Amino acid sequence: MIFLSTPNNLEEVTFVMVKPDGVSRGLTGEVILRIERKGLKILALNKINMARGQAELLYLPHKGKSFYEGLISFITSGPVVIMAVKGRNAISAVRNLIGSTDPVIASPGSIRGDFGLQVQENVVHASSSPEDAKRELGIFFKGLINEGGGDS
Ligand code: RTP
Ligand code: MG
Repeated sequence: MIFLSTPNNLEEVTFVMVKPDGVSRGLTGEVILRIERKGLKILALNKINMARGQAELLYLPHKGKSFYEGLISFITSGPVVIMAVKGRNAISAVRNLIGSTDPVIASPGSIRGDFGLQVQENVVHASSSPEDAKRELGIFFKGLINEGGGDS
């Protein structure tokens, strides 16, 4: 389990996104509800149509993989809701809330486990490491990290 090495009392900010399938299915509120009731704070939130350039930056680590082009098309196919989310160990906390990449395998009770069935259209994205969080927040919420993550 990759998160065991996470320091257990770290105040973090992570990047979370309701994907086009989640937005079109009306699941934005459901995702926000689960984030907030966990005790995490939403520092910033926006609904955007992701530009291809932003999608290429977000999914740079997947460039060259078989699903890359389909993923870029999917993520730019309709509005997404992007968030900067803060809290204790926020990166692993949100990853646990959303569940495994494949919604069929994701545990019931997780967002993907409760609301998904397709690997690509899996409702939500969240940063998977501190390095990814910094990089992804830098694409969509420039300045937030340098400003110190703000208050509640
Ligand atoms: P995400 O980045 O969206 O939070 O998802 P993840 O970390 O759980 O999964 P990752 O490996 O980073 O994959 C990014 C997204 O690409 C799509 N995908 N499709 N067809 C496939 O085999 C496949 N594998 C991944 C999914 O939308 C996945 O969330
Ligand atoms: Mg990922």
